[in-house]
Amino acid sequence: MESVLPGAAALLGQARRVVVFTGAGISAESGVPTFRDDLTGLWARYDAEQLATPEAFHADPDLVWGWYEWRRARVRRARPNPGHLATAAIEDLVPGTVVVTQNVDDLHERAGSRAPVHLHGSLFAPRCVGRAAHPAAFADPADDAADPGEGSRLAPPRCGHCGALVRPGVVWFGEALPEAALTAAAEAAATCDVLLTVGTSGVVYPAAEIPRIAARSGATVVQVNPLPTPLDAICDVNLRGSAARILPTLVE
Ligand code: BJW
Repeated sequence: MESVLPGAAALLGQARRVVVFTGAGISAESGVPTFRDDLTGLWARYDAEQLATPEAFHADPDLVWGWYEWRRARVRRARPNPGHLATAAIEDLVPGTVVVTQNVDDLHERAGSRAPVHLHGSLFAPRCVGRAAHPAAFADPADDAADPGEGSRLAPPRCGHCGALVRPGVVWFGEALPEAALTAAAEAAATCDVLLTVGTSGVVYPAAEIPRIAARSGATVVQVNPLPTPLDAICDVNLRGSAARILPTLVE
């Protein structure tokens, strides 16, 4: 693997358009748990159907809101790691870089990435469940650093405009991805020279189409992941290892 690293770095150096497509693995070394890793992944410890669907929020809003507030507090305590910093350095190296993330944390922004495209929303943009398209007007509890603790139930606030419940601003299973984000990601993937897929299992759709679009459009696809994934087959280069270790070597 060490022998292919200089080749991957050279690919980046020659590229004019790069997409860095990230998943939970890039934030793992900041202490933010992934979803599907054995033992430590969130879905190994929690039932996604009880927490990450619109039906779950409807059935038990206090359970779901408390869980997301606990996760939000964890992310606020986390710091960007060398993988996030190297991603921002790639943007400096290749100005035509687009960062597309499935992550709902804000570690790319805090590492200096300019405008990461968030396919699955954000922990920091709660919104009203009401049908009217208005931002939720309420005092965001993220501002007072409250951590309800793991497993705590917490009543969600109510929207100051219409009184409906405020929900986490993330994309749950069965929900459509934000159209503008998905379109921007697909266009960037279809027109890039190099796509780096970093720390994602590549099993959640439609996000997992993004590296596949790049491969079909003739881009060189490079994967950074300690473990094999279903994306191995479409990748030109598979770099086995952690994002915090490998990404900095591509820009040094
Ligand atoms: C490291 C590392 C280190 C570890 N360094 N690497 C086709 C077939 C079957 C099902 C479907 C299908 N198309 C759609 C579906 C349904 C569903 C889906 O894909 N299900 C599959 C799981 C089977 N998709 C949806 O429901 C989507 N919506 C949809 O399709 O809507 C249709 C619609 C259209 C129009 C109107 C209405 C509806 C929505 C999907 C939303 C996903 N949401 C989540 C939760 C977000 C909120 C929250 O955070 O709670 O998003 S699920 C979770 O998975 C989260 C992630 O963004 C996403 C992807 O996970 P990710 O990032 O890949 O993490 P992991 O844990 O899976 O992988 C981590 C990787 O890192 C591993 O490979 C490790 O090895 C690696 N790693 N340490 C580098 N240090």
